[in-house]
Amino acid sequence: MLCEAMCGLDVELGDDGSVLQVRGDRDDTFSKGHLCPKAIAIEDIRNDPDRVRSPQRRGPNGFQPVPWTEAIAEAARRIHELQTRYGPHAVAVYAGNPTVHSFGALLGMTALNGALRGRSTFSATSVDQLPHQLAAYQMFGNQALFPIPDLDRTQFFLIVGGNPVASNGSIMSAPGAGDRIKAIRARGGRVVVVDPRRTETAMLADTHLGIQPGTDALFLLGLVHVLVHEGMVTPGRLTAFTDGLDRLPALTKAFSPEAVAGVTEIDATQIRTLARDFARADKAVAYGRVGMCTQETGGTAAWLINLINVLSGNLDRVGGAMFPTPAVDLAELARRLGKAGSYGRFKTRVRGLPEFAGELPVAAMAEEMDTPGDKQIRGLITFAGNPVLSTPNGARLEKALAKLELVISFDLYQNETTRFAHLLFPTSFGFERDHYDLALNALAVRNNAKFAPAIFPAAGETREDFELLLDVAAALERQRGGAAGHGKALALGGLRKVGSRRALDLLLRLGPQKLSLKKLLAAPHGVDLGALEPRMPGVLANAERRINAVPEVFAKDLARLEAMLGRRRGADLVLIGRRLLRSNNSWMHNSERLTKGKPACTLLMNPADAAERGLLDGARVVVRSPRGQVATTLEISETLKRGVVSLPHGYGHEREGVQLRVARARPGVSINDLTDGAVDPISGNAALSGVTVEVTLELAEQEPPRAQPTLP
Ligand SMILES: Nc1nc2c(c(=O)[nH]1)N[C@H]1C(S)=C(S)[C@@H](COP(=O)(O)OP(=O)(O)OC[C@H]3O[C@@H](n4cnc5c(=O)[nH]c(N)nc54)[C@H](O)[C@@H]3O)O[C@H]1N2
Ligand SMILES: Nc1nc2c(c(=O)[nH]1)N[C@H]1C(S)=C(S)[C@@H](COP(=O)(O)OP(=O)(O)OC[C@H]3O[C@@H](n4cnc5c(=O)[nH]c(N)nc54)[C@H](O)[C@@H]3O)O[C@H]1N2
Ligand SMILES: [Mo]
Repeated sequence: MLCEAMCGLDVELGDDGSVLQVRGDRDDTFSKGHLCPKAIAIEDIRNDPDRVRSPQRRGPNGFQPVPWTEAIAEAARRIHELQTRYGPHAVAVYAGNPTVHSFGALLGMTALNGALRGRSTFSATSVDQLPHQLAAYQMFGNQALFPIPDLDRTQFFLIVGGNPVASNGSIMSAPGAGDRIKAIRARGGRVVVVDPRRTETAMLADTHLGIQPGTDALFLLGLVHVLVHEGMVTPGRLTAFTDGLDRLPALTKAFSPEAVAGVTEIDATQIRTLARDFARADKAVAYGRVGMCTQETGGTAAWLINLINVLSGNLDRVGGAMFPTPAVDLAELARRLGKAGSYGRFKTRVRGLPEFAGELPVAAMAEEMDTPGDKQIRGLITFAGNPVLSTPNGARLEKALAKLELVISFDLYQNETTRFAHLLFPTSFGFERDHYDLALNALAVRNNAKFAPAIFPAAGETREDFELLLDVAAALERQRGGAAGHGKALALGGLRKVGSRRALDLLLRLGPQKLSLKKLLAAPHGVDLGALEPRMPGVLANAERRINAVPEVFAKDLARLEAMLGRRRGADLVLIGRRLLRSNNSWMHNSERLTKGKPACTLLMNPADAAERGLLDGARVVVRSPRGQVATTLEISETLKRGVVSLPHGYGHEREGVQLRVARARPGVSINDLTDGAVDPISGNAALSGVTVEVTLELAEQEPPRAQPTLP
């Protein structure tokens, strides 16, 4: 419900219907009792006095309740007006991370986007896993073909820019990821973590390599160089359906371990040895995650991760990187619906960044709003997203939001983003709605399926995602009028009557595991569908039905990477992010249970860097980037590489108009007031990692003023 681990919950209800306890479900076929602190806080959200429980309209006196029928009609009318005046692209959409955790929202958003007909579609994808989707599309012909580490059977796990012990695993759904990683070593395998910080995961590993932020693609090229130039290319059965490998000796020539050691700050011998060990390992898998994706060469890095798995014969192999066979096969569904991917069909207006699968990079959203001209964005719909805190240069975005003609937000709270909404539509959450992990089962380390029916009615007047989104989409079609509009509205109304449960049932029945809702309802602890199995070449979705090992976009990018070889870090510090076990992106900070104890939003810094600046542990410091500045508390930590500082994302709740009383008591600061709109030009993914910053002691009179856009 909250993150990707899909832990089964055992909810104990009292006689009065209240929740007495939430435990990990020991009989769950997948999570086997595992639980993290966030699960217990689900109940805090249901009962949170700050939660929005009825539709709201914002007027001169702030938010006021408005009846649903009126609110939806007004939304449709105002969207239609804007689109009539300025064209379909004038109304943008941002779908936030939790969309992925609600199957009703995933289905409903498809309908709303269809009704909007514009190109201004954004989501958390482009501050996250877009590089993996681009690599999958280019190499396998389908953006949804994510190779997943076969965590429970591998003997060599190479983790680049991921911290599964804190995040519980990502694009690798694995409840209890930490224990599963420990088990690799217990069975005689090896774990290597590449991260500028000695993370909780690195502490479980055999080897930790403290890389200089933003240089992962070069490090990975060093590994590929060794495999290619030392005759260790062994794709095995993949050879029969893999193209392009013959180009690698020439393409990778410049990237020997010795050549990449300077810029990555990883010793050449260590790179060489790692490549050899990886190639020789019985079953090995290379895995890259958020820290590797959110940098200026994230797209190419994601390709290189897949390439290393191909070259060593570990793609689609037991103990390597494998393709799940979920009960609802999203990749297959995407292929059938013609949504396997697309790239660069159109570009953003201001910076010319490429579209991917119909979406634009969110790092460009603010400039598309505040740069005058034809096709300028005039309105925004957010669904389960808080881009003011979650996307780069949030301060610019909030100024742009304050000037939009229309903002409609679907959310649980009046937060940093939704305070700008003209209409705020609250949805049901957690135990108030049916739950099936449509998206995350397609990323799980073991095939499994589980359906959890709602146990409570929707809070207050809140509405279920699916129904609400279909109602708004239908109202918009009706507003457009004409026979076509009415026909579409009728069809959407029909789908709404079918309901999300029956829609899911249909998808399950059509799926490769031939399940049904009935079968899932009869198995409350889940259905185990077995370990991952090889699926190639059948799963390949491009016209050739072959692995394109060296797609042209990435091959061409190697010139840019070669030019980076000479780079050396300067005297400045570079900033990276981190995730905390007791926090969830930009929200859940309104739960007392999760936020008590020491303040979480601290700046981590290596002792030597602190000493050089005369800074003591616990000091108040100002962090300055070319984009902005924030003041926070310093936490000196040996886990940080020299020259690197770390701040978690998703904080900064002090902003005016935010209705989150607990969170505001410990607001923290937003790292995205320091990041700018930098992107990986290939994928368009935000380059959040590696911003240059200066850190100084905060002087009393120097409290950095925050520019507060006033609510219009
Ligand atoms: N600097 C930096 N920035 C980052 C990252 C980073 O590592 N560093 N990480 C990035 C990543 S990976 C991601 S995914 C994004 C996430 O950023 P967002 O896409 O903004 O997602 P969340 O922060 O999870 O925001 C969740 C919002 O959804 C609401 N919500 C929660 N559940 C529901 C629901 O069921 N229905 C509805 N309607 N609303 C709901 C919450 O109240 C909250 O407002 O942040 C990104 N930003
Ligand atoms: N508790 C909790 N769990 C979560 C979330 C949460 O907010 N809280 N968010 C969920 C979401 S939306 C996602 S996408 C996943 C993300 O899951 P992960 O990718 O595992 O997320 P992080 O813990 O941010 O790990 C990223 C790591 O990259 C490192 N890093 C930063 N810059 C670089 C770099 O340039 N190179 C390398 N090699 N490493 C770098 C950081 O130090 C950090 O350890 O977690 C999910 N799970
Ligand atoms: Mo994410």
